[in-house]
Amino acid sequence: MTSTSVARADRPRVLSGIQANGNLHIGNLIGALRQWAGMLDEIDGFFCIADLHALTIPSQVIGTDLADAVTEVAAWYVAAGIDPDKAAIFAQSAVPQHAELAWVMTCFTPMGWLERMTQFKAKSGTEKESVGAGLFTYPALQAADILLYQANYVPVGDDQRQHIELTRDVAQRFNHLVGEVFTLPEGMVPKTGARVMGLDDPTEKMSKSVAAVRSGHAVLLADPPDLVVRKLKSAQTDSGREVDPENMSEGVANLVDIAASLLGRDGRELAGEWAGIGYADLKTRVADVVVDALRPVQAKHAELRSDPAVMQGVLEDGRKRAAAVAEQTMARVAGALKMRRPG
Ligand code: AQP
Repeated sequence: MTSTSVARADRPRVLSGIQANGNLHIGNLIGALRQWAGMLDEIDGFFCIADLHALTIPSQVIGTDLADAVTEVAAWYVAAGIDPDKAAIFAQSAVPQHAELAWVMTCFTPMGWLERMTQFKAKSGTEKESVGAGLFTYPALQAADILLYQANYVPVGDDQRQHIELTRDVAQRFNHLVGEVFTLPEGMVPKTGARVMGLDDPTEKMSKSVAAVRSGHAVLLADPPDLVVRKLKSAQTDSGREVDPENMSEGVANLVDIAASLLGRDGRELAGEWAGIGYADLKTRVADVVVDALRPVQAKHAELRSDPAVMQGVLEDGRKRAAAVAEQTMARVAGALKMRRPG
């Protein structure tokens, strides 16, 4: 254990992560990475790259280099300000206790609870009979991710609230039926930027998988400035012409919120300042804010990716720190269940 992690032991434990299932977008930056980066000095932070979760939709990973996808996402973490000296950054699959505890959690999660999860309904669509069972049990793996670190808080976007509730319920169930092992985590949903919407359809959450098939859907963290400008220029607004803060359509409100979140401003206040500007001007202003916000992140990312040893070192250091905590919890779980384990 490093001196840093010893000094952090009395701080609230925080766990979060992003799936390695595609290119990160500004929704991930606003709703996740910037929130995490802003809390590093107050927490004992564990941030995983969820490659086991990425397997839940095999078609998204078959033919890709999953190990490289993990490194790519991890580099965005660091580039966005997650200092690896202040928090553990690691691949979920590199700490086998995630899969081990996931099985236990799957067994303690009633089917009815999983059936109520809206994300499964949304992601399985009309293919409920043919999608992999992992997509259905995904929340049990997510519960394992969180409970393994005895996390007090889980910073997430709005879409993840239901999964955090389920994690608490399963932890409570295990604690009640088997013994007090797990800390009950609380979700932390940011006040602004918790749900960045698609540029091409502001009724839909901005998402990696949609961005993979509709390029105008999201600004990706890797997008060069001219592409950012083009994507924002074609963002959906409405049939009006100017910003009216009292009557903003979802598309206009989304653009204002993106800029406000990246500037660390209040959305309503910024909308008030921009009252009366034409939509073309609004898009230019938002594009300027996004390009400015991405510039240093992209430069840092390129630097980190230019030397493979750098991110290898970050991930290995994070793995060691995560594995030490994960093993303590897994040993307690096995002890409480009187299970035999290797070693
Ligand atoms: N549009 C968003 N607005 C705000 N926060 C978001 N997050 C994701 N999209 C938005 C937050 O980013 C974290 C990691 O998300 P994830 O990739 O693990 O899961 P996801 O929500 O399934 O992400 P995507 O981009 O929508 O990917 P796909 O399309 O693959 O499902 C979470 O904290 C999430 O809330």
